Amino acid sequence: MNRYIVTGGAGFIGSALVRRLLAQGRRVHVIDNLSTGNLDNLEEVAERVTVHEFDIRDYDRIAPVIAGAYRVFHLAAVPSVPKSILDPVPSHECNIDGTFNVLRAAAEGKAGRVVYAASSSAYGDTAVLPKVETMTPRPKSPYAVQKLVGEYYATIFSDCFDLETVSLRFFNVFGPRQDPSSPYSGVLSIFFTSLLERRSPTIFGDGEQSRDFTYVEDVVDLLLKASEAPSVSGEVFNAGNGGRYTLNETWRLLQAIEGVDLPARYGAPRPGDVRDSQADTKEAVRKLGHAPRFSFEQGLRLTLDWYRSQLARKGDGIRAGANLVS
Ligand code: UD2
Repeated sequence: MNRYIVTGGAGFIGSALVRRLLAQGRRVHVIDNLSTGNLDNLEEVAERVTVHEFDIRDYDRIAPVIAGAYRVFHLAAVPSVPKSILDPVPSHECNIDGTFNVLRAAAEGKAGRVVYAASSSAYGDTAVLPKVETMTPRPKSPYAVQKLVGEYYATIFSDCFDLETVSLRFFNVFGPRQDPSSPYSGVLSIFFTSLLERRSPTIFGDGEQSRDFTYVEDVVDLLLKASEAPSVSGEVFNAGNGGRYTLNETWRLLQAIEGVDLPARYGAPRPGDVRDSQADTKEAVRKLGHAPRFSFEQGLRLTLDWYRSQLARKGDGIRAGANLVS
């Protein structure tokens, strides 16, 4: 009965959730096609997890894994706003068709609650900050539309197919194991590696766009709370910290932490980019018991230490360890 499914469990958020579930003594099955996820993310827990290297677009393969599960955390996705503009088909198929498949498999297989990783991108640009769940969504990119459709489906599966669902709108999650190696990688993963390798990052636009950067362990806390909270089926909640930092501020803060002076380069703004993002956390606090534990700076320091340890593992330890101010 206590089988937990994590789609996208080899990704950086998914693998943090897997670790936490294992620490609670849960039986965990991961569904991941390893397109952006990586088994290295599960390195030291690999023997305690069952990994199904399946694609969520393949209903016939994922349905038997999901059937009868106690909880399903649906984190598998093709992320990235720019990727969804440059190459919209894979993200459409994974984020919409794949999400439909996961929900259908859970409903038909009589699984317990599905917690869906939605996105703050659904809001688009709003006249008012912070962004509240009751605001009308104004997606600005295919990615944002796709994640919003997933939310709508989650709610409809709750209303029409007797499946418990909860959607959490993630707000720019960061932390250990976020992959910095692609041009579509989250900006903070790129900032961390640029900093440690003493390279200037490129900021798209004027750098005054702002984000509610949220540390991965706070998001894991909320995923677990959403999976057990009473009377929330079909609902959507912000999963953010409630803070807001511009890219310029963030890069300045990182340089100060590391004690270096590396002015950023600036490039053209990205199409589909949201200008400002900040979560209103009241509903998540009230109904899910959301209680973020990590300040932005704490999260930055913990993550920076992790990237530093990775560089040290690669044999670049002396340079990576230099100039640490902690
Ligand atoms: C969106 C969602 C986020 C999550 C994510 C998944 C918003 C507000 N947030 O993140 O919740 O769903 O998509 O992909 O929609 N940038 C640079 N230099 C770089 C890389 C990025 O300046 O090398 C900028 C980018 O133009 C943007 C900001 O950094 O203004 C954040 O970009 P991102 O790709 O980390 O995340 P974002 O906000 O698209």
